[in-house]
Amino acid sequence: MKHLSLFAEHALLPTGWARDVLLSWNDHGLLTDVSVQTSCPTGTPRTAGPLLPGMPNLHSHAFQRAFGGLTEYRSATQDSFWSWRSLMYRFAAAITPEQLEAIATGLYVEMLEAGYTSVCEFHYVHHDRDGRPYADDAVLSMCLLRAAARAGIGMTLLPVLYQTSGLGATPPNEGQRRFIRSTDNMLDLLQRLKPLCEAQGARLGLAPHSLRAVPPDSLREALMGLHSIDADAPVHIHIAEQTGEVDACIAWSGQRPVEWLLNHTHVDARWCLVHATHMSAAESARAAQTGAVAGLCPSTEANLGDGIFDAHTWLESGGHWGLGSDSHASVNAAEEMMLLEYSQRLATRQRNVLVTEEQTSVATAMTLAAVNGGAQACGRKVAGLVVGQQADAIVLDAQHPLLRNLPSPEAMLSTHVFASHRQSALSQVWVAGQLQVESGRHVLHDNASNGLIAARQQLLENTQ
Ligand code: NGQ
Ligand code: ZN
Repeated sequence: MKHLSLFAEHALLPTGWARDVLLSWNDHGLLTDVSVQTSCPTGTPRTAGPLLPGMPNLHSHAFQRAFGGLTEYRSATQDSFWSWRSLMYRFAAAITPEQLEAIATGLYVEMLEAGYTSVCEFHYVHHDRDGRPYADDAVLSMCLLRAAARAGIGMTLLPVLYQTSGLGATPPNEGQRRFIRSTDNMLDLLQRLKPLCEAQGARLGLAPHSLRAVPPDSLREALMGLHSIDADAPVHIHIAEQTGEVDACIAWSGQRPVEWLLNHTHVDARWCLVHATHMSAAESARAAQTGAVAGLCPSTEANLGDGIFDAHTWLESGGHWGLGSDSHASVNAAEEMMLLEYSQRLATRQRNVLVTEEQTSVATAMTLAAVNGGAQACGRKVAGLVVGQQADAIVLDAQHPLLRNLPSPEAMLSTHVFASHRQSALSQVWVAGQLQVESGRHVLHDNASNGLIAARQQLLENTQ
């Protein structure tokens, strides 16, 4: 049955927790009314516990789900991000369009079941296994769009511009052959994808992969081209993730990566600086003030040994941030929050670091900040439970053994993030006013996970 309203005893609105909240939305899934301290009209479903805004996932490479857990062995004398990348390239080299679609569908269903209601797909495997464009150049992008539509997750598609293997325009290597496009060719792809995205309510943006992969002239031209296609389109870039990258950038330009970017491009609120792990305090303050979002991916950053983001300095300058699952070492919004807060505790030897002046409960403060920053990075109307935004929401189960009889919704959310299995208390997930997950399970659960298993198996056989 189709519902156009939902009632919750407790709901987390952008202004904080509210009592007796009635959400109403229209046929497009956009919220038309959010009434507080009201009563539940007959026939309107009542949530089983606190209602949270749906969480955007601002950074995903879907294909990397296929080899999650399989790079956890020593493959070099000193294992690092770079040795992991060589293993990752073996999978990137082998994947077929059918496998990508199955893996992405399975992954997006997992994301919905874990509390993500939107995803930004940073998509860089474009060509066939020999590095030649497919007969239809948009084929792999279309696999991702179809996977998102099928799973029912909101999508921001970010085709990746990738041209060089390092700073100073060093030619790409063999492992990168499926990624490479000229700037004009990328702009053609964007033109082709624009109506396809619009048709399914997806947003199209652009991702210059990194300063390593996109020389300055190409960056400038691509941004100009994007501007003429859509002046507000999101722009995402990997930046300052590894200290090796910072050293190389200083050797090349005399500037640190974020500093270089700020000096050479107009960074503003359309931008998502993915990782931005290694910034000086001055860089951090400057970057925060542009209005750009820091795209934090705590489980991947830990998995790859990147380093620890300095959240304190970022927040002090009013910086926006959101969460990404990146390589999908974890696919769980609450777990990313927990890991982010824990990294800050370990680094600063303090507790409850990511609170704000308005919200002293850290799980509540992080949820609101990450929804806000995530929505900005998506470039879609997914900024929480407020009129005009999409009806994307998560219901916690107040009867979960760890949540039962707790005194407040803050306490239930904190327990969900810091003391539960971080998925077991998720009851429902709504996207654009449609119920996608009920009792923790997506309607496509079995089908999507069987597809993922089969594709993963084939890929493993082909990369032995
Ligand atoms: C990526 N992943 O594009 O998948 C990158 C690795 C690179 C992360 N940075 C490749 N986490 O940066 O060259
Ligand atoms: Zn990434």
